[in-house]
Amino acid sequence: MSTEFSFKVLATDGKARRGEITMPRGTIRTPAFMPVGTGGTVKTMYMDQVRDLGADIILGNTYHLMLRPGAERVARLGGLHEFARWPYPILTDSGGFQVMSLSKLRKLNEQGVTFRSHIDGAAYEMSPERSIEIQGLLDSDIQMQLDECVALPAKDKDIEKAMELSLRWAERCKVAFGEQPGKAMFGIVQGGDTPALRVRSAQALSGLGLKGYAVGGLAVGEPQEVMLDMLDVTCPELPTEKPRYLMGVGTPDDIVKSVARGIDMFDCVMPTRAGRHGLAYTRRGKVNLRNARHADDHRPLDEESDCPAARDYSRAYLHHLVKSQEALGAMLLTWNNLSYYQRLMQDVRDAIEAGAFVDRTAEISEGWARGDI
Ligand code: PRF
Repeated sequence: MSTEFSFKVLATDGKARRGEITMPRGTIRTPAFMPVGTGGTVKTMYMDQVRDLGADIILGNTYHLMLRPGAERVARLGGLHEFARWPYPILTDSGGFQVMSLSKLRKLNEQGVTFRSHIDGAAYEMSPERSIEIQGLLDSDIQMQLDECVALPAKDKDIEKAMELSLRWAERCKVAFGEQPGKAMFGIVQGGDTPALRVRSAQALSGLGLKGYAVGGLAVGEPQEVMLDMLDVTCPELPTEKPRYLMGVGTPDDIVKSVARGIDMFDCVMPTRAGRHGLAYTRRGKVNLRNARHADDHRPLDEESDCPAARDYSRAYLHHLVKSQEALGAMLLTWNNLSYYQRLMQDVRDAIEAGAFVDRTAEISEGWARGDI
């Protein structure tokens, strides 16, 4: 196994890239979907199941883990991989985005963010340096810079201020991270829905020579078309030889359309959260298992799937589990949904290699658009 972090583009089809990130804990096949493991668990799933579905990397959250059980404690217990029993690569988000959406009484200035925990109200401070320190204590393989993400719509002046602050924080994170050959620190492009600010952010970050670049500040209230337009202006400004990660996105349709614009990595709570709420993703569309029309339906979710959750259980049984709020309902639907997402990424990778990505894109988007069946 490699002792260095490296990225290689193996094939392209239009702007879509089939690549590979190699690092000491494993190889990440891109385009990749990272299941969200916020608090050291991909909710309702055994890590062995997550791995068996084809996930090469999972995401963890600085914000949640610093509050509970605490970064220093995780470090004493051998790091997040050992603690959660996931020995493969982990990417951690830096915390800024979660502070803004979850914590109370938050205050942001040049130095960083101060906030109170959503769990017990305890006061915390997070600077760019402390975020990187925490991600190091967790032993995260891909660490994210601290940034400020503004929800859209927003005033140009506010978008610009957050983007410029994020750039200064990127430089401080780069210094705090230093040289760690087998690991990476990614910068995050901000700039809201303003093309000129996106370009300025992407160019300035590219100048820092980081190991990868994320596109943040999207899927925060704007229409899909605006998000895709922002990718059209941002991706060409990022170095072709570095991985690109679109944060917190998205639906299967968002993913294929973003891959078509040059994105390599994704994470989203959608498959796991939807699973806990009775919603299943299948190749023929979304299925809401709460609906009474499934009560007598013998058919499985997808008889052709190789995931037991999709193939071996009747819709009637899944409906019953969801209606009775049984733990197994959330477990089976999460398993099904992550299986669907990992299958989607494998299809996308195969299609790029075969030079057939454009045709497959339309097919995947149509299946998704068909909705509840
Ligand atoms: N910044 C960080 N994490 C994020 C986002 C961001 O802009 C988003 C936006 N979609 C999701 N997660 N640090």
